Amino acid sequence: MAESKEKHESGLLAPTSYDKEPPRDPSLIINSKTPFNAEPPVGALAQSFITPTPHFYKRNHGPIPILENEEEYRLTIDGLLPHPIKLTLAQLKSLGKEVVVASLMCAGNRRTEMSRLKAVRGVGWGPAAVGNAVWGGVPLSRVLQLAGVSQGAWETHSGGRHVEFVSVDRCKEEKGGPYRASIPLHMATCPDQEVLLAYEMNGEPLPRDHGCPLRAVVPGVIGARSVKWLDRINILADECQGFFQQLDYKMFPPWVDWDNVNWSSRSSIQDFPVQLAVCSPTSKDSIAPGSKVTVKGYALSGGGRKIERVDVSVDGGATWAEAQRLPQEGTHGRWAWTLWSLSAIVNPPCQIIAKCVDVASNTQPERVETIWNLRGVLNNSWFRVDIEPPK
Ligand code: MTE
Ligand code: MO
Repeated sequence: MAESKEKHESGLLAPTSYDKEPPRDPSLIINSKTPFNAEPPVGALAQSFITPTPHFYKRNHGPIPILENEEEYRLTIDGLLPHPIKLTLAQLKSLGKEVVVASLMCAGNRRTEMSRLKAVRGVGWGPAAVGNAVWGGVPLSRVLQLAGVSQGAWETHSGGRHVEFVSVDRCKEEKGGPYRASIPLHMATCPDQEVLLAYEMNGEPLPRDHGCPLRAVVPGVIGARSVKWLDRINILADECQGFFQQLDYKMFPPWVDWDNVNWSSRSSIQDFPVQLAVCSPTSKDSIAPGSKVTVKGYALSGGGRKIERVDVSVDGGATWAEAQRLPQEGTHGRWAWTLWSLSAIVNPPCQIIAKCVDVASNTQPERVETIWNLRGVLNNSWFRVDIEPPK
C-alpha cells in the first residue's frame, strides 16, 4: 500500500502504516504491537522516583506521527476566541519554561487483573501503565491568556466550557480520524492546576512515542486527556464530542454490560482515584519461609492529593503494618507518585496485600468484584501478590 502521509496544519505527518515506528527498549512488555502499547516490568518501576523515558509506558491508538522539520511546526488555537492564533515552537518556548514533576497513569492500568474476574474489552495492562516524569513546557494557562481566554469561571466536571486537544494520529475508534480529548476550561486556565504544553520529558526533547514535538500534560487526570502530537487546541462550549471522551473512559457499575450500556448516562473520567501497586516481590519470586523481604511499590492519587498512608500485610490481611513513604526528590509532590517500602518476615505460601489512603481519606476498594466494569477502567482494588515457597 502506498503510504499516504497527509501533512496537517501543524506540519505533523500522520502515517497510515506501522513501518516508521521509533525504536523501543527491548525490556518493555508489549501488550499490543500495532498500535504500540507496552509497559515496563513492574519491578523496574519502584527502582527510581523518576521513570527513565525508555521504561515509561507507551499508550497509542494509531501509528506514531512524524515531524520532519521542527521549524514548520504550528500550534493552532481556535474555537470560542476573538480570532484564532498560530504559534511556532520558538514562540511557545519564548513564553517561559516551567517544569512539573507529574505521574501519568492510563485509566486501563491493572485491567488484566480485572479481566480475570470476567472478560472486559480493551488492551490488557499489568500494573505498570503508569510512570513519573519531569515535564518541561509552557503552562497552558499562559498560552490561553495570550489567545485572549481569561481564567475560566466555575464550570461543571463534564459539561460547561472545555478546552479540546486535537492530535493528528489515525485511530480506528475515530474511523481513521485523530485522537482528541478535552478538559474543563477552569482546569486549563487555573495556574495552580499546572497543565503544561510539554516539549521536554526528563530533560530531553519529547520523544516521538510520547508526543514529539508538543503534548498536553494534565497532572492528576487519567492519561487519556494528556493528548500527544498536538495539532490544535479548541475552546468549546461543551466537552469534546470525540470517541475517547463520549464512548470510552467512563466508569459504569458492574451490572452494566455491552447489551445495556448507555454511554451518555455517565460523565467522562477526569481525575483518577487513589491507586497503588506492589512492584516487588512479584508472584514469580519464590521465597523461603522465614525470609526477610523488602516489599516495595508505588502509590498515587488524582487531583493533586498526596498519599497519606500505605498499609501492608504479609499474611493475607490478618495483620498490617504501615510502610515507609520515601521522600519525593525535588518536587512539592502534588502531582508525583509516592514510592514506599516495608521490611517484613514472610512465611510463604502467603498473600502480600497493600492498600493506601490519600490526604482526603479516600481509600481503595477491597475487592475488584465491586468495581468491575465493561471497559476495565480504574481498577484500584487492594493489590494482592501470592507468594509461594521454593519447590
Ligand atoms: N494522544 C494521542 N494523540 N493519541 C493517543 O493514542 N493516548 C492517550 C494519551 N494521549 C493517546 C494520546 C492515553 S490513553 C494515555 S494513557 C497517554 O497518552 C499515554 O501517554 P504515554 O504514551 O506518553 O505514556
Ligand atoms: Mo490511557
